[in-house]
Amino acid sequence: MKRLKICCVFFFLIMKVVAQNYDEAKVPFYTLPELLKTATGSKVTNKSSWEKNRRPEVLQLFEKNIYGQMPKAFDSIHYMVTNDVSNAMGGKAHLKEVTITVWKMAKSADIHLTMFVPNHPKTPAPLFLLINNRGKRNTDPSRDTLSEFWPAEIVIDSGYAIAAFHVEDAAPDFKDKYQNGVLQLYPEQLTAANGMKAIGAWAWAASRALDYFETDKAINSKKVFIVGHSRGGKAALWAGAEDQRFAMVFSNCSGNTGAALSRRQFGETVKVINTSFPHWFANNYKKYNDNENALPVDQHMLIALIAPRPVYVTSASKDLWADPKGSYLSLKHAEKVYALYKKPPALTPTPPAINHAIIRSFLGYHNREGIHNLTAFDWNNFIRFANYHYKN
Ligand code: GTR
Repeated sequence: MKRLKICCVFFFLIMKVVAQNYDEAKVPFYTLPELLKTATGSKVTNKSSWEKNRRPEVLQLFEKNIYGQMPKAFDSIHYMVTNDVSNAMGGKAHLKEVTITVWKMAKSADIHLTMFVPNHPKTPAPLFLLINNRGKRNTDPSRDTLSEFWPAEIVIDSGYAIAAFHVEDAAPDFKDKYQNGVLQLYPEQLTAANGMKAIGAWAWAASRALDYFETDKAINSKKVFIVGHSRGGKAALWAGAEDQRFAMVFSNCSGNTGAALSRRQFGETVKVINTSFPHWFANNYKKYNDNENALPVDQHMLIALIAPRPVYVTSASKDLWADPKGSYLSLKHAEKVYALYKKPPALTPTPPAINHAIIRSFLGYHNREGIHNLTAFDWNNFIRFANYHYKN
C-alpha cells in the first residue's frame, strides 16, 4: 500500500514536470502591465512621481494579490547573544549567534541568527544575509561542515560579514505548520484574503535581522545585502521591495513568483506553485491560477520596486523550471525605472552567454551552467557585484 502511494506521488511529480511548457515557441503572446502609468492613467516620467504615486500603488498590488500584507507593528524586540567567539575561523572572523525575540500581545517569536564578521579591517562591515531554505548544516557555526550554499570563508576573505537565519523560525515550510512562526503574532493574517503567508513571513524575519544589525556596531547597516535561493530568492526580492533599508538584493534561481515573468507560463506556473505550495502566497493569488493575464502586475514590477538599489538575479542553465529567459526579461523590463534615477543598467538586449556575468550594471545577471542550486560560482559573482557597487 505504502509502495503504491509512493509510486503515485512519484508519477504525479513526473506528470507535473512533463506537463509544463519548456518550448519557447509555445510561450503565449502576452502584454505586460504598464510600469510607468498610474491607476488613473497618468504617465510617470520622473523619479518623484514614481516614488510618490506609482511605487506605492505597485507595492500595494503585490501585497493585495500575491505576497500578502507586511505587518509592521509589534510591541518589542529583544536581542540575546547566545554564542560569541571572537577568534573563529582560525582567528579571521568573529562568530556571533543571536536570538531575536519579537513580542506582540503577550505572544513571541524567535529568529536565530548566525553571523561571522571579519576581524580585519576593524571598520563596520557590509554584510550578506541569507534566507536559508535548506538544511541548517549549510550554515554550521562550528564550520565542521562547509557548504557552497553559504560559503562563509569566501565572504569573510572578501572583507564582508555573512549571516543567515533559517526559514523554519519565521514560518515552517509546510502547509499545515507555517502558522507556527511569526504568524502567531499576526493571527488576523491567516484568514485574510490578502494575508501574509510563509514567503511574506520569511521576508518579515529578514527585516527583523536588519533591525538587529542596526544595533551592532561591527556591521555597516546601510550596506546589508539580502540573498536567497529559489523559494528563499522569492522572499529576498519581496524583502527588498518591502524594506528599503536593504542595500542590494541577490535572487538566485528564484523562478516563478520570484524573478521570472509569470505571463510567459514557461516551466513552473502560477497554478502549479499555488497547488504545490498553498502556504506560500496570499489566498488572493489563487485567483490567477491559469489566469496570469488578469494579474495587475508581473514580476518585472517587483524588481522595479527595488530601484534604484542594485539587484542581481541568477539562473542555472539546466533549471528550466525556473525560466532563465523569463528572469532576464524581468530585469530588462525593470530598466525603465532605473533610468528615472539616471542609473540606466547595462543589460545586453538578449541574455548573456552561459557563465558570463553582467556585473558593471545596476541590474546584474548570470546564467550558471548546471542545475538548480546556490554555489561558490554564484557567490563569487555576488561578491564581484557588491565590490563594484560598494566601492563606487
Ligand atoms: C520547487 C518550486 C520552486 C522553487 C523550488 C525551491 O519545488 O516549484 O518554485 O521554489 O522548489 O525552493 O528549491
